[in-house]
Amino acid sequence: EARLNQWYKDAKFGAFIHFGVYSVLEGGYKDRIPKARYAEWIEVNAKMSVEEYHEVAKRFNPKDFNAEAWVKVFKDAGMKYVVITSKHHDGFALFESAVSDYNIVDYTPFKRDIIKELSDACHRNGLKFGVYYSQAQDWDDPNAPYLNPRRTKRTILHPNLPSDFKPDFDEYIKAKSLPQVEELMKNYEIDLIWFDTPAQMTFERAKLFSDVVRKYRPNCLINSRIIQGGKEKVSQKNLELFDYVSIADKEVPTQKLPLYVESPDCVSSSFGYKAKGDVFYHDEKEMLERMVHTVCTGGNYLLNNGPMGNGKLDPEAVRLYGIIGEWMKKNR
Ligand code: JFZ
Repeated sequence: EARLNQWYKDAKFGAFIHFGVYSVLEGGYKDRIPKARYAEWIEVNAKMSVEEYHEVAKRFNPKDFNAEAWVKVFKDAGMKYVVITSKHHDGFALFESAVSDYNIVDYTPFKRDIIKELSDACHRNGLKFGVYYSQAQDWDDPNAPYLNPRRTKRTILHPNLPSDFKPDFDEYIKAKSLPQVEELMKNYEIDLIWFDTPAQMTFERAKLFSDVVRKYRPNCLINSRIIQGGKEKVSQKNLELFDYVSIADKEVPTQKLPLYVESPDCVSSSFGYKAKGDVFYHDEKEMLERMVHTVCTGGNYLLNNGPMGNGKLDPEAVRLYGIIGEWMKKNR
């Protein structure tokens, strides 16, 4: 925790953003509208193949994206940092990558680097900038592992794989996830990296990631989801891998915790933008209560919004952020 930067302790409140190809589908694909909550899981939940998903990716064109407009909303809400999905479980990168052309610059008509534009806008406006990166799950690559193999079927995602195919996670790390994290660290000004769903992430594997982060950006913060069981096993050994603990989504700390925590919450029931099927929004009182609890027990509150496929923020998220911002101005 010695490494935990002062800016992060002072920040208290940040914006989480889930944005990607799934934002276009809004929680449904063709006539398939799964019951599952999270719209960013549509590729798996609607039983799509990677080829079907690629067709959607090729049309991804968030032409109304305006980084300055996003940052203004976050800043007005009293948020001090931003964490955006640079690559979620679908494997699609929101940044230019020489490692894989499955990225917004090389694969889509949009061609602009969202990570670069948002990072610049954040720093111009005095906000810190972080990236979410799914280091283990990657539905696009058959070598990557799944959080829940009963729910995520390699044979549905990749129907043309030979029947004797044996996934090699270390090959995936070597070929894609580790070099992409290296690209993020080398090519962008990243203040924080948010790893997630650490399926099969042993100490040795996690160490590869923390080493590459520390090598290029020694002050970049790392969350506990870099390693399997990171939240529970806050041992001296594991503490060299991460700087703070991500508690469960919507979990509210009720007593002071031994390590600095961050609580990821969401304005709605889905992280990715959802307009099809079941979705509900929380009211501002609920979110303010969770924020106050989290901050008073010594943690940070990371509140998610899911922008729409056209690149505009979700108007309901903007409305809720605005109300929280008013409260912050009166009470912070
Ligand atoms: C994961 C992702 O699968 C999801 O799409 C989203 O990105 C979220 C922030 O993280 O989902 C989780 C991970 C951990 C818990 C819940 C949802 N948890 O510990 O309760």
